[in-house]
Amino acid sequence: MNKTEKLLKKHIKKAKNILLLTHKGPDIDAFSSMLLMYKAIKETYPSKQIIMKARQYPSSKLPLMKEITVLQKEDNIKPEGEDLIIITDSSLWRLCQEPGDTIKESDAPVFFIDHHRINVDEEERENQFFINEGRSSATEQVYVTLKRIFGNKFKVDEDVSALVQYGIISDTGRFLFDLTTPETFRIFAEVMEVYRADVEEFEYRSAKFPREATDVVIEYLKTLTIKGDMAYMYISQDIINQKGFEKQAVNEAFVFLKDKYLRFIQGVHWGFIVKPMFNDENEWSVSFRSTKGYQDVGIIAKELNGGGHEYASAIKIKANNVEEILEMVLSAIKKVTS
Ligand SMILES: [Mn+2]
Repeated sequence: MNKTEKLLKKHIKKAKNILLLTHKGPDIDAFSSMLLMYKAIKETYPSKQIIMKARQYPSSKLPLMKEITVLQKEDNIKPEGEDLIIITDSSLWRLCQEPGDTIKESDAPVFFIDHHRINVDEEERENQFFINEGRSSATEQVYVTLKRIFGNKFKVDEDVSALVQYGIISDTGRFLFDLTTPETFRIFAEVMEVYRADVEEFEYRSAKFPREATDVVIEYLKTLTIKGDMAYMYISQDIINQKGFEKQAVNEAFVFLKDKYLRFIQGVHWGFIVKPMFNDENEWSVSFRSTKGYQDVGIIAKELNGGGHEYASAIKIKANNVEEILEMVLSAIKKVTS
């Protein structure tokens, strides 16, 4: 147990009112790590008040998800007498707060339990702490930290086991990504001895998209442009309005093409895809994907004030139309690659 974990242990013991949060647009690892933390504290200290807050439920069924307090659109996360805040799967306030949220101003100590390899701005707020050993997933980190803090009191039952398996499977792309370590496999094996989650079924369900996304996919594919070993796709606001596409259908089509199509075309190894943010601010989102040994897309995003790493990065930019976006992105690419 390191110093920060000891401190977390002390704070959990002392706290009466604990708030658990995770990042915006939470993925399976975000939810699994938060639920795991909830479960362990609740079981060790049944009388403590522990609240998990999020703005949506997980996209697939997860143990204990019904315990999450899902906020209404107009609700904000604000200080409410909590004496400990634990945030999983992020180390940055801005990734966890919507405009209007004031929870950062709470006097309670904040522990970020994360796995992303990023530099954190320690100045942002007083009384905040970071637990991050660069593991495969936040879920793996929370599991290891809970074992250190609670020892034998932390019981691995069916729910814990399933949460660990779902968290690790989804954040490692089924153990394919670089961040998978021998320790990841050991932890997975350890929980699997207790209960074997049907990860195949889980993955299948998570990968489902609404049929409305198909019409959006078709429009995206009409714009497919291949230049050398790079490909890109976009959708204009005009097409979205004309066809009456819903936000969810566009988002699902975007995710599908970004992760399962873009760099799998023969001869293509990297590229980007553009979509509007659906707010009123003419904001667009551009995601880049690449393959090991080819273009580092992290530096392209950085050039455009975005973030990410070699193989996956993203930016948000404001522009009046999609043509402007393409021009900005293509000239940044030209600058970086020439
Ligand atoms: Mn994660």
